[in-house]
Amino acid sequence: MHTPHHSHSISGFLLAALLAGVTSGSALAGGDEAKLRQHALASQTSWSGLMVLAALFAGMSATPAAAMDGMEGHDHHHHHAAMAAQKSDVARSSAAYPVPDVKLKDAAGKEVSLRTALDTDEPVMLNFVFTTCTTICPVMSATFSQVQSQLDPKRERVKMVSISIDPEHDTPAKLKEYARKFGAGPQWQMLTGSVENSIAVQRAFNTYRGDKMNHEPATFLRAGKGKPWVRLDGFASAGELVKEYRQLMAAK
Ligand SMILES: [Cu+2]
Repeated sequence: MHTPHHSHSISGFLLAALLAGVTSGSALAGGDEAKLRQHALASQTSWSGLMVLAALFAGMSATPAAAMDGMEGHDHHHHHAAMAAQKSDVARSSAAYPVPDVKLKDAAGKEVSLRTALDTDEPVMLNFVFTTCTTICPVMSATFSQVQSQLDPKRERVKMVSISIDPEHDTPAKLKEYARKFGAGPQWQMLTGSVENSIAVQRAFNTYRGDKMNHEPATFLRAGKGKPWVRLDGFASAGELVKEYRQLMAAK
């Protein structure tokens, strides 16, 4: 049980560093140029952080990249971007996950029927997080935060839902604090509830791994009620999520 902790703490450290950059950019709402630039900078910070993370998770060393750089010898920047794209390794699948009929609570403490929340004609983007996570969840939440600013608020509506996999700790008040930390807009709902209900939802989406420390990064998207869910396993970037969203909406 103690071995995985080692890599967790390393990546946790890197993430803390990268998050400091991400949240400072993504918490900004609005669109003047200085803010956008700051945001782009934050995106780059998170991108390089993800590369390191991807390498850590895959147990890769930096040697192959260095060797390839030597072979090509120019345009390192684009080359690294290409490597990063390969390393993101997002696996896409599609399925009809039946949503269990459970009641959860939102960040205001209001009871929410998950079916009512998800069975909307609006497109939905969903993930599972816990607020004290220092590894995977801060990356996914920073990504959701960036998606908010990449979609056109007028024409590209999406309902974002983050469900806690640590409901005992993640009270509505904790979710509220977490939502503020990641600059969550009104279209991004954070839900918690009983342990039993949280597990039921995780099982329904096939993300339950027995313990929150074993969770894996996954994002679910659906164009609307009755449509299949697209599942992206791995660290999908904000750009990848936006691209997926636009494809789903174009096919709707
Ligand atoms: Cu996590």
